Amino acid sequence: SLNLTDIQGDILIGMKKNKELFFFFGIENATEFKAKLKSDILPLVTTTTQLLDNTTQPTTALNIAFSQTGLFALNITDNLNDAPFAGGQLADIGNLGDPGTTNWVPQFVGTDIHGVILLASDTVDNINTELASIQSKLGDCITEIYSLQGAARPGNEQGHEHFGFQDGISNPAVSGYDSNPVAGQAVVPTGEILVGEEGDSFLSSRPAWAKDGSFLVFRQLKQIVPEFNKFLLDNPIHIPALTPEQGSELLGARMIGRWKSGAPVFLAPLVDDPILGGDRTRNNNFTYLLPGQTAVNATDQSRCPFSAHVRKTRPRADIGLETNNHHHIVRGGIPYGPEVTAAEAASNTTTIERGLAFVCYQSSTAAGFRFLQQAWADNTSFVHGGVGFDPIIGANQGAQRVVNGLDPTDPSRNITLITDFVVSRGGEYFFSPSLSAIANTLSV
Ligand code: N7H
Repeated sequence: SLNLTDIQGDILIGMKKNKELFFFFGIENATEFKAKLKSDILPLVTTTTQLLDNTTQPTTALNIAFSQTGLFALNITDNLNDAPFAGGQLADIGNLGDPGTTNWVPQFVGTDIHGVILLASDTVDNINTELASIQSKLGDCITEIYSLQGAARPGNEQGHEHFGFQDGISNPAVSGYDSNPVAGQAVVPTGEILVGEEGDSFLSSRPAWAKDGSFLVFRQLKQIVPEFNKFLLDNPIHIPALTPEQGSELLGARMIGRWKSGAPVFLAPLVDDPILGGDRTRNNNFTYLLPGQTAVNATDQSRCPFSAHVRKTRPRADIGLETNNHHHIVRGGIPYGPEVTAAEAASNTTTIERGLAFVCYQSSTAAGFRFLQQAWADNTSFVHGGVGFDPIIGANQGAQRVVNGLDPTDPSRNITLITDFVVSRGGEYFFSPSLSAIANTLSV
């Protein structure tokens, strides 16, 4: 069975706090850093076991992960056998649809970031106190390169991302960890998420110390929310039974594949069903097959467009059995930035940055995040020819994107999106090692 006291807590369960800081650093003095990593940081690293029990959760949870250049800085030269990780996210930019680095946070343009510390708590004060304490211990052996403060949205919007949609509904159940999957949840081999475990496609070519670590993809994804809302308002789906406002809501829901409440459009095709959205036993229980069907009808988008974000990134029965899909990720991101202001809403224009601090874990960056972005979301022929881009995260190097299937009254109609509602501000690829790897390899 899995040694959950050795696996960093964010990977399988998620730190799930209302505030989370991503602190990106460079290592200035490797010898000193190694010593302090062992004496001061390792005891603070929050394990899966600790997070599982409310009484053992620390006030501020901490996880740490390293980039390829960070491992090199620590003199760890073993090949982890993950090409995107080895090159870093900047070198991978051509595979991600980003229009070069024009929109990237300058600190992500390069390979200077050696690691990231994730701090999660109920308050920003707690996080700042913990960070100050860590910084005083680490002193000059690291430098801060960049940080991003994430925060759950307030009030009823808690758990919803900035476009307004409930997030965090569908993550795979990892064998050996989650033995109680809900209906419709993908059950994936342990090694699809954790390196060195059964089902890891590179099992035989990993250094022993990498076992029970996972690749952490970080992306700062800006969302232009007033512009997104204006687009929906301007393009309502025209169905006699619906008001224009409902027609706009329907368009938004079909772009995601879920309503704001989380209800899947495949199960609630016309209007939101908040009871369904909140019902864990039903809100993931669909395959894109209708009762009696054994294969998806390749022309039927009446319930859910093939291009819908959740369908592009997890096609369920579109590609046959779920076990044929080896491209699952565990998502653990958090929104960042303030609520839309009255002035932004009135002018339909973003003036303050907000978005998603996107985090996901997988045992292969190439089969996980990178595949979902490149081979599915950005592939206009996936899952069928002519489907077009994922309207949410699909990226065409800044050029306009054609999306098919959004209008249920005319499914062959293409809708052209002139602007990207999600803009990549860049990021980095990291490896989140086990605690024993930190103790016995990275800190010696
Ligand atoms: Fe997505 N959104 O609000 O539109 N995502 N996502 N995502 N996403 C999901 O099912 C969103 C992004 C996946 O299992 C939901 O838990 C936004 C990237 C996957 O059926 C919503 C951004 C990648 C799933 C959003 C963003 C993915 C998923 C429904 C960027 C990978 C699960 C909630 C700003 C490359 C699919 C849920 C399944 C669900 C949104 C990014 C992947 C609401 C706004 C970059 C695999």
